[in-house]
Amino acid sequence: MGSPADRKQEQRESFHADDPAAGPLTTDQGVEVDHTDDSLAAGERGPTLMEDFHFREKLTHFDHERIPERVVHARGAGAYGYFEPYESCAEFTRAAFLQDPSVRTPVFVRFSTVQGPKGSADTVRDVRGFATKFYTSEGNYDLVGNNFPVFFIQDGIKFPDFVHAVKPEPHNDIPTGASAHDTLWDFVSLQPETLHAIMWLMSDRAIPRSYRMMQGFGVHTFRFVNAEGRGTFVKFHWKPKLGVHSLVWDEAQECQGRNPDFNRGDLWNAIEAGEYPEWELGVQLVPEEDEFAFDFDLLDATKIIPEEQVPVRPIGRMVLDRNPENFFAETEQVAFHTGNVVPGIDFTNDPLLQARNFSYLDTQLIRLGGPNFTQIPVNRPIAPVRTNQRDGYHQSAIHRGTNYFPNSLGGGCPAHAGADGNAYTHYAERVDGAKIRKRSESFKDHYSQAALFFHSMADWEREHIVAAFRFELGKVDAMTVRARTVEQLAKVDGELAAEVARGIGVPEPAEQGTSYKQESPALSLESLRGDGSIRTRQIAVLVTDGVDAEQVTAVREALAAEGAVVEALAPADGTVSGADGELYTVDRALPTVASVLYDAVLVPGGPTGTPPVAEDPDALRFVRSAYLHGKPVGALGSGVDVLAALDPEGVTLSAGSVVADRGVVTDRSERAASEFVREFVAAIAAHRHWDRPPVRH
Ligand code: HDE
Repeated sequence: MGSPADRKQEQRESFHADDPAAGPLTTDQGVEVDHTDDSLAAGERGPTLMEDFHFREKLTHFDHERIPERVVHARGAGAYGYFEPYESCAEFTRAAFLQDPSVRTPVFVRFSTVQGPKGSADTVRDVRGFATKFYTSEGNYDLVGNNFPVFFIQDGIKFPDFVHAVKPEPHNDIPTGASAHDTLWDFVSLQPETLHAIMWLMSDRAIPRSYRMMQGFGVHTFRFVNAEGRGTFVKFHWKPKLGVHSLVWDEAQECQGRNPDFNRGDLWNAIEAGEYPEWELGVQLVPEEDEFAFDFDLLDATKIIPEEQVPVRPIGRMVLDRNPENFFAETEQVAFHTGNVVPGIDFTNDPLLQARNFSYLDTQLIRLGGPNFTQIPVNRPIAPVRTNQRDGYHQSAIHRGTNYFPNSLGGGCPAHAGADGNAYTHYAERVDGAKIRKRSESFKDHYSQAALFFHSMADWEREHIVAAFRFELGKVDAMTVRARTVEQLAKVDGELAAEVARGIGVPEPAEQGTSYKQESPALSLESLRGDGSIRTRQIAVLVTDGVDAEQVTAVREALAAEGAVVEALAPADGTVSGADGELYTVDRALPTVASVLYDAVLVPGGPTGTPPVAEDPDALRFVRSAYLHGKPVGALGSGVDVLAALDPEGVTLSAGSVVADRGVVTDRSERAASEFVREFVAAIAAHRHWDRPPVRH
């Protein structure tokens, strides 16, 4: 037996279906089949015979290949990996997987969008799910989080209302993968507890560049419990090593058509390339005695604890290093459940969390067809399982012995866990109260933290938020809903409401917003740039006949040395002939790609006065679009003329040596100097350049 991280892999391997190369095709019964192209018929042109068991089995199985998709988070992508703590967290929790830095715990993570069906596009404006299953030595622990730290509602009883409102409308099933429609905004305008999460939804957090470049949050306040039984409130944070980066809305929309699998493919390709995504797990810890030390309720999932108030303490890291082998078996059938906890991790009375603890098991029963879904390989713990649960659909174990407790005939087995202290014990929180159906008074402030978020944004982030509200509300037909939403926004920030109102044809409200003027700089993407590397960034180099191939090769190698993925794009696949007559290999034909699929573009030069790509309309559109989306654009030699032709108002271009101006890096000198590469790398590391005129949101 290897390390726990290997153990999950060994377990998976034991479930591999027989190697198809090991023998001929058979039926499900193991009978060999020599002909699967024609059904058994009565004569050459006659009817198919009932007796054709191979035909019937094949069709019947096919007819039953689908299971219900998840009611929310239907579209997702997953990967395996491991988690390791930096040091022992014994002071706060007895959870075994958080004790020993030398022990790697296997994990499976599924990222998802929420609103759209399984076949919807990746780059929609939506929350992203970030669900992690830790296969710990004490059983499975699921941290089922999102990439926003707050949720839209406070009490789980509102979940069906919220989801009905955001999902496609019931009469025509429109829109797919979008929140820009009447029913969502009707709900939002009437239910102000949604506003804080709505601010996040209108921000760039809702259009991540990559699953590898987004944060994750447990959202609720959970409870750590240490070996002495002392509880500590805890909020979980995942922070990506590559930094948090987003798309531009205009780009995200185009991407939905150009590559609906943009985020899914990005995760898959990075792992295949050995560029394993990594996150740091951090915790905000609040001693139990400080439960009431905040101006919000810790049990309210529409609130964050500002990091400036309670710093995030890094406790470990997670690396995803293995793609699933079968999407359906693993990513589709994985069953997360907030109720899957291990000793040392416990719940709080957050009414959203309490509802979730009911819902996830319930949903698995219908989705995975019965109570034995824990036997599906991806859901199996690596910890031993000994229960008296028996039978049911899809039972695949042959249980032996007795199936009740207490028993004497089975030797009393399985016995209760003993005094060695490994059993789960619920935190002995004292609970006392009358049965009431009433929202706590401490949950009533819906505006302060929405304002906190808005006020913590950089100017460009605020502009994007305003543009997003205008887009979304601009697609709402009911003017009453638009106006009512703007009235709600006015309670968050008067200027925000006025700016939104001006774009959607409703009166500017008189109200001037909340008096809550605090800021939390940690919320801005400006503070989440990551390690500043350009690893895995996709850089397009536009080449065509006559290109200075030597120059391209030099820059390409320098960018690749920084970990970027560089692709040469040309009007057609195959090769182009460089200025020196040598053939240069093309990675992709321009008509098959688009600038929205890349992070940056480089326009190399040729030896003559005319830049080689200047003649190609696809190439020009590519550069223009990258420029408008604020992406780094580099040009060398005569390639600088292509940028000049775009007329980048106010941006300085090179007349000789290197000039870097707001992400536009140009160099007219003959050879690609290391200084150009340095500036171009810095521009790529900055991700986007919002101060460039004009940038399309
Ligand atoms: Fe979920 N949620 N949720 N949710 N959720 C589901 O479980 C639910 C909530 C989240 O990749 C469902 O297996 C209720 C918050 C993720 O498989 C379902 C409430 C957060 C995933 C369900 C919430 C989440 C789900 C649908 C309010 C972030 C995908 C299918 C009380 C902290 C997991 C399924 C995966 C999936 C219920 C609110 C995250 C129906 C009732 C808050 C990441 O059980």
